[in-house]
Amino acid sequence: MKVFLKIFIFFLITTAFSQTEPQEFKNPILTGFHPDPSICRVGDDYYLVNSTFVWYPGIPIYHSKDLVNWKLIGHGIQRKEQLNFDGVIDKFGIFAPTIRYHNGMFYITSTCVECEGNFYITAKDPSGPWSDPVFLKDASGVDPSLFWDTDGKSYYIGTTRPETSEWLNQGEVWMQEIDLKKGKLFGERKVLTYGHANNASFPESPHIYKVNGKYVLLISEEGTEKNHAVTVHHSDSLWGPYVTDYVNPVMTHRHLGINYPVQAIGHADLVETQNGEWWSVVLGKRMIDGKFTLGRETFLAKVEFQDQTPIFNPEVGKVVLNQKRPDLPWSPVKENSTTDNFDKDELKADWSFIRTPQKEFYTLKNEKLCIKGLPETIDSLVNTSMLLKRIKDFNFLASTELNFKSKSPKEQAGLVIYRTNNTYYYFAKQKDKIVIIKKFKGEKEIVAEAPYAQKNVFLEVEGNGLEIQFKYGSSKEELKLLGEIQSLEVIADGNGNQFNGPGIGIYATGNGKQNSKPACYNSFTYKKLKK
Ligand code: 6LW
Repeated sequence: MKVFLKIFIFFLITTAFSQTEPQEFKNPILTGFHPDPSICRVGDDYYLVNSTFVWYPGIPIYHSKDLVNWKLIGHGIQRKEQLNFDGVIDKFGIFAPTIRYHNGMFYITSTCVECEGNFYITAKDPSGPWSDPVFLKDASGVDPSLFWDTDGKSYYIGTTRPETSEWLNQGEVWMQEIDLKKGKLFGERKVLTYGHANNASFPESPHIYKVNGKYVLLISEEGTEKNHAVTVHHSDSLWGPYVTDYVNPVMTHRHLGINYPVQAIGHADLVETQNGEWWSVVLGKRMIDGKFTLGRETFLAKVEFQDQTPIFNPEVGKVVLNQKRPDLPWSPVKENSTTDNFDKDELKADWSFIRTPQKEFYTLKNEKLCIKGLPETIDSLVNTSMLLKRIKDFNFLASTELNFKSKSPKEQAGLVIYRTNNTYYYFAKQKDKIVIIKKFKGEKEIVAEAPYAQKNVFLEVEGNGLEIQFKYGSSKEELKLLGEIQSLEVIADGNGNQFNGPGIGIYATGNGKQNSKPACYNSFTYKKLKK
């Protein structure tokens, strides 16, 4: 009898698990602000990084066992001594990191644009700590990558503009040996390609792979907009000559037209699994009502080497939203709770600042996050008392319970929907009212306001495609709509919004003076709405 019971329980458990193990995965694998993906494998572990511009901590490190489920395990830039983004506009800062592993060490190369240029950082453990940046002063351009040849030599591959151009936006991919102990490039610098056509523009994100003893140079072209594309170039020897593949571009959505719902596919990196499959991470933008409100996201595509050509999603030829998943053990990661009750001594890993914080402005105590409300505002190009999470969904709800009272109308605290210092909504409590402030197209205006005298307030915003609505009240159950429904075009690409992505969070400021009393938040919720 007991044996039968055991068999029955075993059967129940195995069927329960097999039912939860999907055959397909959904794209994007990382939604919201996750551009310029780069990936590497160590044994059966995968690591992925993205650009972060002036968001801090910078360069998230994600880990996965199955290429579909990713867990944030750390950041490459997470000590304020590493990089300072003061004065750097939102679309600059950390561009296009590449992650690689060699001889027991992880390397990330990246560029701090309009700050200190190209650098690399190293770590034995990918979750950190990562080293201070080693700057390569004589490495011009962006999108650096590293390659180790089978003889153990290390190479730096970069992209820049040639001294004289033969066509519009001509660029070049160049390579030089690098001494990673001394932090120096040395030897001859050579151009490997200008792109696959005699009018190719913005050759970017170069990566070299050795496949079947030959060298494959994968790059992107045409910038990160509608004509973005991935091209490949081949050589029998590392220094070239690199010959363009007849299939080029090997991946793009440019030929699908501007109404195709996933645009700007490009900026790829390849990885070979422990089972011999090849996959690519690649960036793309999902469109909603003709706009891009989530920024650039990370997608996954199957790759098959046919002869020497990497064929992306064979027989399909484009990125798809549902696809047979990699032949790897399904390894879901525990999802973060949608509500942060501020019950830990430290901020949870998915919070970010804009620019490196120079002053301590918050405390976590008695299950409250209290913010001092610095004199600096989000209009200035320095850190201010604001904490953000990525907006990852077209339909979302964010809410908070806030305790804040001030006699001065300059002192504010509330929720913020942020893309740049010139494009945001601020849903704030000030003196004796609640206001919605909008900054867009060079103008800052109050779009709605209502009297409100109590200290405690619930604030809630709901995003539905291109629309956003703002609600407030003294109890969660009785929230009132403030003003008209507003447009999320404010945080969409265009109108000064470029490269980075949107965030949502909490923000307090004294607009020139520090707030007399802290603003205390009891909780913050961000959740996807099923529509
Ligand atoms: C990045 C470039 C790009 O350096 O956008 O999509 C730039 N490609 O490679 C900024 O993210």
